[in-house]
Amino acid sequence: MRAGARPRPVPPPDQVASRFSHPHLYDNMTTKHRIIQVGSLAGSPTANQNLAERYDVVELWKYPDRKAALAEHGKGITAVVTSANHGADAELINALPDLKAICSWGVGYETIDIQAAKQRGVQVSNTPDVLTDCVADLAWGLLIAGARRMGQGERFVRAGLWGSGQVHGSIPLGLRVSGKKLGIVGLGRIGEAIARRGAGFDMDIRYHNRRKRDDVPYGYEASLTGLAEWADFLVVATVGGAGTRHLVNREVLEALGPDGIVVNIARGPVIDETALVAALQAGKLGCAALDVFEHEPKVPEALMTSDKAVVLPHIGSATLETRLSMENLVLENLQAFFETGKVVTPAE
Ligand code: 8YV
Repeated sequence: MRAGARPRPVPPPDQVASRFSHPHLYDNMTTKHRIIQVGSLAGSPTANQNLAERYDVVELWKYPDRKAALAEHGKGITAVVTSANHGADAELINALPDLKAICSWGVGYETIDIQAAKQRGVQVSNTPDVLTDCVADLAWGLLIAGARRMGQGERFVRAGLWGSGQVHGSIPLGLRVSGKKLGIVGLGRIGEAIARRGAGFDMDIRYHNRRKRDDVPYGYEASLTGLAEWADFLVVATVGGAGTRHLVNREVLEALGPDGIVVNIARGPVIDETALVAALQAGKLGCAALDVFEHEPKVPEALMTSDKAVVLPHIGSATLETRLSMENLVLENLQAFFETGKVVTPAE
């Protein structure tokens, strides 16, 4: 979390939708504002429906010719809803002459052209804080699954092999988690939440960041390779985008070593996936536990078939509570923009 920023309280699920479900809030609206929604937000329980109820939505993903749709419907559009997945590139931004706000569902916004938005004076909002805990929880789930060979054990049971053979001998022993050395790449909101959970596992924790932080009790490693050499487990929690592409390269992975485990809940391209596969295959890295991949939804065959990999389909924020909170924050940003001219959680 940014210094001085307060964590956003996460309401219980039964209260999550309430602020936006009182019809009287909208009684005085004569016409609905028209917005463009770049892609479906099907990963959120009621986002598509709530947006459609509150706004006159141009569902861009349903048009076969996006350029033509923007030309036809773009005039007068002041707000766009998108996500990290669907993005908002310069072409889209510049095709909308009246655009003033882009409200994104998700914390990462590397697929939104911030420069193009800034040049046009377009505000960009994301959904920070509300997903921090769930993503941090999943990082720990992945770490433990990798170290304790949980995926492999589950496959063993599901294949009916337990009854017919020995567990020991069929599945190699795992690695102890508690008391180990945890390295975190990127100590932002999510990285810090992952670090806090490490205390419960009696871990020694260090981090690598663009800048050393004076407000945390963890050791700083200026060199990422140095951090990997020191750590038993390396968790990637940095932002995505051009600035962090292949930050975790062959040298870093090999420094983590044959018993080392790398976890990624951030963005796939932060790890050089070709180098990752090579290091696992050569026995130079112990395990990769991944929620994100370089070319999603493609997962390299070598990872899908390897017992040294845990693979999940980008579900870091995918809990009912968190997805509802993300959805609400998008609605809150949109509403604030239309009422006050300013989004509530600007991305930068
Ligand atoms: C979403 C995420 O799945 O918040 C993010 O940055 O990666 C996830 O919460 C993603 O935004 C989907 O586009």
